[in-house]
Amino acid sequence: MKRKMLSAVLCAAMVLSMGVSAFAEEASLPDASGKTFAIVTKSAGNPFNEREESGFQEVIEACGGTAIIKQPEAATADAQVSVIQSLISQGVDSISIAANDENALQAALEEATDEGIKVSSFDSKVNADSRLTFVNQAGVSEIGVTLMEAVYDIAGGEGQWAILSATSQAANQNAWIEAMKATMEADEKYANLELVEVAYGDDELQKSTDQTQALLDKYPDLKVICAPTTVGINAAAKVLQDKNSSVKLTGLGLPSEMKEYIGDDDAHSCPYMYLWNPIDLGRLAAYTAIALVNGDITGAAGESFEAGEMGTFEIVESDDGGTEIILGAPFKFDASNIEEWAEVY
Ligand code: RAM
Repeated sequence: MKRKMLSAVLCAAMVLSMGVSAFAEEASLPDASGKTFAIVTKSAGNPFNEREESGFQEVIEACGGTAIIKQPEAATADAQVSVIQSLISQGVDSISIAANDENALQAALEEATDEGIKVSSFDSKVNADSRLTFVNQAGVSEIGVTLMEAVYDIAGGEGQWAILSATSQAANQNAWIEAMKATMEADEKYANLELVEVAYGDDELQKSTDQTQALLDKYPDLKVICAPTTVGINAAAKVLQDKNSSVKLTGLGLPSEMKEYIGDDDAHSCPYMYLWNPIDLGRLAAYTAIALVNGDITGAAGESFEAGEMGTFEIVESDDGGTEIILGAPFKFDASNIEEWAEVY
């Protein structure tokens, strides 16, 4: 009975968060009772990470398991290694990690695996040897093409643009940046756009603010900044809007943080941006961890599993020789829908 009620609550939350009405009345949930599932996000104080954690916790608890939420003090590999070591000592059943560095966590995660802990990554992957699978928010090239098209459109097809990223070692950020560059190089249409710099704000508000200011000082002809990080875009939006700058912004942002900056007119710094539902990303990471711990999947390409109210997901090959599970496509936020989505996440 408790299960039934919880699953009804989950369905209601999904309907609210995705605006989708076609959920099954009641989805059957996997059993996670007696097991402990850890989530390690990139760093403390990042609202995007907090939403991932809430989705993860909700699913683990609804399935009867125990969720452990760990936020490293800083967005560094060292901080994550200490967290992983403490989770190994605690004897958790699984670790789901959004990595600050693709390769530097390998020794710690291999040690976890040797202890029988099921390791997967989400949001930002670790290398293929350090994980069973990776819960990816959206296809990498899809994000690259989407953001590049936005830069082209907002710049009017020509001029200087810059990227404001998070940390320089984050696999997700670097993959998206490479995908943007590849898109730009593959099509003549982008020939009049000049990428002048990739700056790093380390997913810290103050550093991202300073980096935005530095870009404005260095490049007086800059037309567009693309920030594929929720912390970076939020910081840049405020700098540009407060200064009434003619430089425009796009990227990946949390609607709740970007509400006051999104709009078509000169008074707003960001005409439009993209993201996916971070609560759903956390939910899918949780269902993946449960399926791994229960032995329903091993993380191999071709396997599929039930993710409760989210439906069936398939594991596919990823371009680094490992596997991944893709949540969905990036979603566009503009003046027409920002108010509504700001209420959701
Ligand atoms: C930031 C983080 C995260 C990324 C989002 C879009 O919060 O860098 O990893 O996925 O932005």
